[in-house]
Amino acid sequence: MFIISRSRVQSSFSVFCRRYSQTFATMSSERAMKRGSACPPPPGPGKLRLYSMRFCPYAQRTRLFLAAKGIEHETINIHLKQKPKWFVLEKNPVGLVPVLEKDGEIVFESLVCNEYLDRVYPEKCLTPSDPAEKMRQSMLLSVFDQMVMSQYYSYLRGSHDNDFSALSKKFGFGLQHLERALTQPFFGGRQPGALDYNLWPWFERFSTIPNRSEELSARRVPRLAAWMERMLEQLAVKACFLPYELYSQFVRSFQAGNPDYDAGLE
Ligand SMILES: N[C@@H](CCC(=O)N[C@@H](CS)C(=O)NCC(=O)O)C(=O)O
Repeated sequence: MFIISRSRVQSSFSVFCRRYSQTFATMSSERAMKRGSACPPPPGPGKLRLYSMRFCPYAQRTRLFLAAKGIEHETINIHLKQKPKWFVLEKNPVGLVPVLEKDGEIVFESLVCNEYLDRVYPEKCLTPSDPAEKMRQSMLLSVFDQMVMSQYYSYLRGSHDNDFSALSKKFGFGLQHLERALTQPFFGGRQPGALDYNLWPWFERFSTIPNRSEELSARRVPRLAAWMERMLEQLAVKACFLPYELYSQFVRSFQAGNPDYDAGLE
């Protein structure tokens, strides 16, 4: 059965994290900015800013890219239930995080953000250069989005009681498809690449879904189970990892209809 050993992850990454945030996060608003807050001045010339939410898996995709590529940036967290007007008017009309801002340029949608990072910061490129491989990864991500990710949102919304068996079937089927596609240590080959980081945030969260652990067991999906273990060893994964208790605290507040975006902050 796959259970993320959080103490192992937390102990080894806390020092890295402190160093990482001191080095790369030059200006941060950890507390979520709300309606009524003043729009922060644009980042200085050449500086990169991420608009994020601490518990958002899509934003975590981009945070993983930033960490894996070692890109200096600042972070501003957004209160997604009481969004500041300026966020929707000036940053993303759809009102979703993540958003990147650099030199007057705005980029939103997690996959677009990550491709942007690979183009603008081409060192340690995570996106495959081979068009066939890039398409293969996009199709796998689409299978994941449609068959596997939905399970997570059904749980989060508390709607799994209605159609649990259908969702469960889809979940297992989608996972088996990914299992067959994983023929190397990582989806990206010998090292994690774009697909690994774009999938990871949900795998980190799946272990919090009751009764779903069996679908992710080494018995059912041996390659994926080994991949999860390898992913947990990556510095970028450790740097963006959410402690289980903190995440559960957020989920409880979300399910109660009052998400606490500042959960765990002093
Ligand atoms: N397709 C978007 C999805 C991003 C997304 O759904 N973000 C959520 C937080 S996890 C959000 O900003 N929600 C705010 C809202 O729904 O108003 C992406 O890939 O960036």
